[in-house]
Amino acid sequence: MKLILVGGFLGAGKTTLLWESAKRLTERGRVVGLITNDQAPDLVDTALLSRSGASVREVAGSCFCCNFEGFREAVQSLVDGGADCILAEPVGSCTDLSATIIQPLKALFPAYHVAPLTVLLDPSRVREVLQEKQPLLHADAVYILHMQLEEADQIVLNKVDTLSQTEREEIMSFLREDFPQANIGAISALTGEGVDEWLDDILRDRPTGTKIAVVDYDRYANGEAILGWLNAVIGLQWTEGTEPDWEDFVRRLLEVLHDRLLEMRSEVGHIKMLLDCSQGRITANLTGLNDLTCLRKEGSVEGLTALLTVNARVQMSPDGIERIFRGALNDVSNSRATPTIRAFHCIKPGRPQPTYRYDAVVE
Ligand SMILES: Nc1nc2c(ncn2[C@@H]2O[C@H](COP(=O)(O)OP(=O)(O)OP(=O)(O)O)[C@@H](O)[C@H]2O)c(=O)[nH]1
Ligand SMILES: [Mg+2]
Repeated sequence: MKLILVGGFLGAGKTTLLWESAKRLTERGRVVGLITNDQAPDLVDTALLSRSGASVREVAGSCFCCNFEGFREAVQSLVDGGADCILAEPVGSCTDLSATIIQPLKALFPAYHVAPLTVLLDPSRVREVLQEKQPLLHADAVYILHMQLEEADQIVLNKVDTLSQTEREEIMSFLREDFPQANIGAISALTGEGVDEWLDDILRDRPTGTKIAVVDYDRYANGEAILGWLNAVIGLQWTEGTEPDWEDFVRRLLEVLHDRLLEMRSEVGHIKMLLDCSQGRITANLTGLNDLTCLRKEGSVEGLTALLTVNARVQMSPDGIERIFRGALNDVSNSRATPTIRAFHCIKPGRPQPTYRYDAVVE
């Protein structure tokens, strides 16, 4: 059994890579299991990946490192179900995985063959955060991103479909210089470019958790605490007598949120929405305040009822993001649709308190 951890900051493309990898590994005859993770329940990622055909487990309410037992139980239950290749996505604001997950796994559960720790990187974060002087993202959140790269065995520059060859090479040479401990690769999880090569590489028997970063837990805790976290599930009923246009509804909702956050200059970690209708679905994402919203539609989304799941991570207080979201939902629903809140969680992540923390690499 191979266990592959795919880390990386919010919106870097972890779920997209899990999806693409599950498809490719299944074609190779592997039995794939996937694990999602969040500080609160009702995950867009779980709902999306459940349609991949692979078995999915969710560790919600805490990151993997603070609920090691929950993570291990998820792994074991997939193994018991026959999985021989498990991909797990830790929370995007989580770091220190080498010390808190990989070393304990090597020491205590040697039967799990853990692949080199992969950390995905979004090129727009490189430009905005690592190379510019005044990024929108708070310095302690930038610190988390740095720590993720510092401890990686394998840094994978994602979304290369958005880059020219020159830009790609520029970023890769910067990464090679600043993070010499890691192998540096490049993929597009979306188009599939480089994904097979990454899988071949990661499935080889190579050392994992080769570096433990020196993490300042005060900065780490603050970097997480400046992010407001909203997870909501909303039932929607389109007003009788008019033609449902769910695509416009979701687009407007994300645009109104985006506009209000722009006014406040509040950086976005990741806002994701999934609207499910009986015959189809719409996904919408925004991975940075200065990014464009991305909307995808699958199947027919024409029914009068729909279920909307929203996960938002934004640099503001939980009260702030709740107020903005409720206002936007109200304005966009207007006379077109009636929303009914089915679940609503608005939090800021607590201080990370890992179950285990090894301060030396387990050989
Ligand atoms: N252009 C492009 N977009 C991508 C690629 N990979 C992911 N995305 C997009 O980036 C957005 C975020 O992708 P996710 O896979 O949800 O990112 P994530 O790292 O799982 O995000 P969190 O779970 O919130 O941390 C989505 O709109 C994806 O379609 C890629 O290779 N190219
Ligand atoms: Mg994800």
